Formats: sequence, C-alpha cells, structure tokens
Amino acid sequence: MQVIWPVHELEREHAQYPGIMNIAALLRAHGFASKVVPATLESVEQAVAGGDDVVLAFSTMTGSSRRCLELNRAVTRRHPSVFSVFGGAHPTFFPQMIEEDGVDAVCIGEGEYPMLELVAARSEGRPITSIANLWVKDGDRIHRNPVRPLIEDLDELPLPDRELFRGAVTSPHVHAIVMTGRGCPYNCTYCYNHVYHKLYEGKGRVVRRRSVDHVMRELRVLKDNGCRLIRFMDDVFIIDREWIMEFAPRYRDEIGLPFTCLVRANMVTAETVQALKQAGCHRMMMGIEAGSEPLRNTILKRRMSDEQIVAAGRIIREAGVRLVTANILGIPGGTLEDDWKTLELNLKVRPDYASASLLQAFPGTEIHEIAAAMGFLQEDNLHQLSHGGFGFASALKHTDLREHRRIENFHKLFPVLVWFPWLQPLARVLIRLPPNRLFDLVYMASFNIGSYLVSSPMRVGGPMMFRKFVRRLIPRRLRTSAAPHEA
Ligand code: B12
Ligand code: SF4
Repeated sequence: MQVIWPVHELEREHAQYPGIMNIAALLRAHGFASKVVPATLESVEQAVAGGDDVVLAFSTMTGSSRRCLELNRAVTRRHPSVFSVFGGAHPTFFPQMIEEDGVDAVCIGEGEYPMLELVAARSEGRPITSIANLWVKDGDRIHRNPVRPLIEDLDELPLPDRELFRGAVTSPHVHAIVMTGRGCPYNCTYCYNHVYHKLYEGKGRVVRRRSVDHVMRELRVLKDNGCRLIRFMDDVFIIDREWIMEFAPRYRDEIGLPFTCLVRANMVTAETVQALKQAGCHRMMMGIEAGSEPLRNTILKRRMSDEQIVAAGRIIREAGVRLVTANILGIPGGTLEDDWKTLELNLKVRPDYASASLLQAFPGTEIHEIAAAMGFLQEDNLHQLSHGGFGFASALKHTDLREHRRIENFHKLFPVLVWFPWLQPLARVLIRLPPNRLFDLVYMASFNIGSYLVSSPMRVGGPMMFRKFVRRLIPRRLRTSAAPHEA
C-alpha cells in the first residue's frame, strides 16, 4: 500500500502542507508509507506505476481544486485501479466535488483518523463506505458519512512528517510553516472558521492548542535541520495569554530563531507583544480588512472598532515588531470610496507593509451567501476561484463595470499608496485607466518586498527572493530537480 500526495509548485518554499505532514506522520506510525511528488502527470504516473494498491491523496484549497481534478482525471483514466481521495479546505466547504469524474472519496474536516481508517481498510480488503468524515462513491451511489468528534488532545498526534517535503523543496527548512493549534472562536464571514463551527457543532472544542512541550519538540528538530525562520500560521497566535507566557521564554532560550505570527487587533496587549518580541518575533500580521466600520462589522463580522485597530498597531510598532496588515478590497455592498477608507485607516496604523486582496467568496462561506443575496456573485464564481491564479481580478461583479475596474486597479496600487500616501492624487487619475500589466507588476513588486524583505529578516528573505527570481528566469529543466522523498 502506497499513498501518493501530488503537490503543486513543490519547488517553492511555501509549499509546506502541515495537513499532509500530519496525516502522513500518523500513517507512518501505523506502517503506511507516503510519498510527496510534484503534481505533474509525468511525476504522478512514475510514482503510481508498478504499485498494486495506490491511494492518490490530494490536499486542496479552492484555488488549486481545478488543477488537482484535471490531473486526477488524467491519471485515473490511464490507471483505473488507483483510488483517489481529496481533502483540505475545498472538499470541506464543498464536498459536492465528489461528483466530479475520477474522484472516489472526499474527506470533510480533520483527516488524520479517516485517512488512517481508509488506508488500513483498503490494505485489509475491508469495506470503506461507512468511514466517518468520508463521502465515498460506490457506483452511482454516494455514501455521505457524518464527521467524527474533533481530536481533543492534539498532543496525541505524532510530530508532522517534515521529511516528506525535505527532498522535494529546493531549500528545505529555511523557513518552516508551523501550526501550534487549530481553530478560531470568531465567525468572520469570508473565512473557513464559521463553517467549521457549524460542521462540528456538539462534536468537541474547536479551539485547541498543542502543549508548549509538544511544539518545542517540533521546533528543536527544525532548528537542528538548519531552519532559519519559523512562520507560525495559527489563525490567532495570541489567543491564549497563559500559553504565550509559558511559550515565549522557552522559545527564546531553547530555539531563539526569528519568527512571525498572526494576531487579531482586539486581542493585542502590550504584555503579550513584549513577551513575543523578547522571544524573537520579527513581524506580526494583523487584519484591518475594511476601513468602513459597517462593512467590517456587518458584512465581514470582524467585531472590532477603528480605535482597537489603531491602538493594536501602535503597541506592535512601539515594541519594535514589524507590522503587516491584511486588507480586503472589493467587498460586496462596498464601493471604491469604501476601499479608499481602508487606505485611510492603514495610514493611521502605519504598517511596514499593507497586503491587499480582492474578496474571494469561497463556496460554503457566509460571504458567498451575502454576495449572492446582494447580486454580487457571478454565475461562474466557483469556476473563477477554482482556477487559482493570484487573484488579480475580482470574481465578484460590482455595481458597474467602470467601478469594478477601478477597484481592481486600486488593489494593485494599494500597498504602494500606504508606503507613499502623497501619490494618492495621482492614483485617483491612474485607476481610471484600463487594468494593465504595469499595475500588475507594481503589485507583484510590492508583494515581494512585503513578503520577503519586510516579513522576514534580510538574511532569510533576501536569498528567498533571489531564488524566486532565478526560478522565474531559468527554465525548470535547466535547474537541478530535487528527487521526491519517500517516508
Ligand atoms: C498554511 C496555509 C497555507 C499554506 C499551505 C497550504 C495548506 N493547505 O497547508 C500556503 C502558503 C501554501 C497557503 C496558500 C494559500 N492559502 Co492558505 N492556509 C493555510 C492555513 C493558515 C493553515 C493550513 C493548515 O496547515 N492547517 C492545519 C491543518 C492540520 O489543517 P488542514 O490543512 O485543513 O488539513 C486537515 C484537513 O483539512 C484534512 N486534509 C487536508 N488535506 C487532506 C488530504 C486528504 C487526502 C485527506 C483525507 C484529508 C486532508 O486533514 C488535515 C489534518 O486534519 C489555513 C487556515 C487554517 N487555519 O487551516 C489557510 C487556508 C487553507 N488558506 C486559504 C487560502 C485562501 C489561501 C490562498 C488562496 C491565499 C492567497 N490569497 O494566496 C493560497 C492558496 C493558493 C492555492 N494554490 O490555492 C483558505 C482556503 C479557503 C479555500 N476554500 O480554499 C484557508 C482555509 C484560510 C481561510 N482563512 O479561509 N495556505
Ligand atoms: S479572526 Fe481570522 S481566523 Fe478567526 S474567523 Fe476571523 S478571519 Fe478567520
């Protein structure tokens, strides 16, 4: 029995999937091997060839779902005995994807134990149709099983299997994505968490944290393997004051690597920010999302005031931690002038970099319903989102085409306008132009500066940015291709 995980853009440093690492670690602990391979037909065919019992496992977000489905179709047509299972954010929000050709099963929610049961049952020739969390295709029938309770104690899981990605990424562990817990108690309408709350109602605590000891064990392995930056991607890293106060001094003494994390303005306190700064925090990312309070608190349900946002920004800057803000433009019910208010609020907060996205209404989320009810949803919304891309264009339709185009242009210039607010009068004129390549380039340049040079210390971000340019400039076949690693 072999589990093959095709992963897109495997050569990029950010292609580190904690979900895959967690599942594979548990499978390995029970004697089942996993292999991560580049998501190309050639690599997957090579990996499945000769195996008698292969499970092709895709971890997919909405943006990569179409590419995964196309690859899966191509593989399963040529190798009909391969069993395909999809998990991750997209199938969790949208399990209906099981109806797609070539998909044998989808996993809703947490995948460790469902995947273990699936693989064990297949290897022993037992039926798989009633495994909790899985929807399973059985001829014309689909078995829709309910979800099992959430894993209560995350410490019972083995450490994520990072070796899986070691041979596959060009410079493994230079920066590592680490999750110290799961879940967020908030219900922002554009985010996956409220879907999780409903899905798991009565099935356990959604917000859970690994013990500091468990996290330290993972971090020590990373440090010993040459990791130079830790990126904690927990939804709200500072959610538990006591945990932070135990973690921060131990991190400083035992790990001492620079790190980044995500925070929520209403939870930021001088005490936690100071503790994290002393532990080595390089940058915090904080959502502003919308400058208009009604959009922020009614449409997005962010539940925070302008004052809280400005105060949190001040605390972070005064502690000497770099500040990156997250902003959403093109919100249903909003106008270009509302997006301009978001710029104004950023100017009060004065971040080192203001990242900006155009709202994406993922299927299953409340914002998807809101956008539909307000007439902002395009018929092919899912089609547009599932084709990935960088979100250069808004998948929603705004009041009129001219406004729509201006919002898209404003999005490209947004980070630069936060750095250089005196360009605003010029921007008011420029955004009237048709969307164009130059604006895209300006946006990408600011994105790279913000992601690599602001968000990481120069000695880590500089080489990462350099490698990215080399990848762009030199064709793949001329670069050394790393062999996928087998666990
Ligand atoms: C780390 C991360 C990334 C990383 C790695 C991706 C990954 N999936 O791990 C990177 C940087 C690549 C990334 C990129 C993006 N991300 Co992201 N990311 C996250 C984040 C913060 C953590 C993921 C994680 O590790 N969670 C912990 C693990 C344990 O959970 P998990 O990944 O869900 O996996 C569990 C289950 O889903 C399931 N499972 C997962 N895969 C599989 C596969 C099989 C076969 C089975 C059986 C089960 C299974 O079992 C796992 C273990 O329990 C989540 C938010 C979150 N807290 O989950 C957003 C999240 C997944 N990202 C999101 C988004 C939108 C993006 C971007 C579009 C952002 C952007 N604008 O660029 C891009 C997507 C690019 C693309 N090609 O689609 C959304 C996805 C929404 C959606 N419907 O797709 C999320 C949910 C955030 C949100 N607030 O809504 N992201
Ligand atoms: S606070 Fe962040 S992670 Fe939590 S629900 Fe809102 S957007 Fe999602």
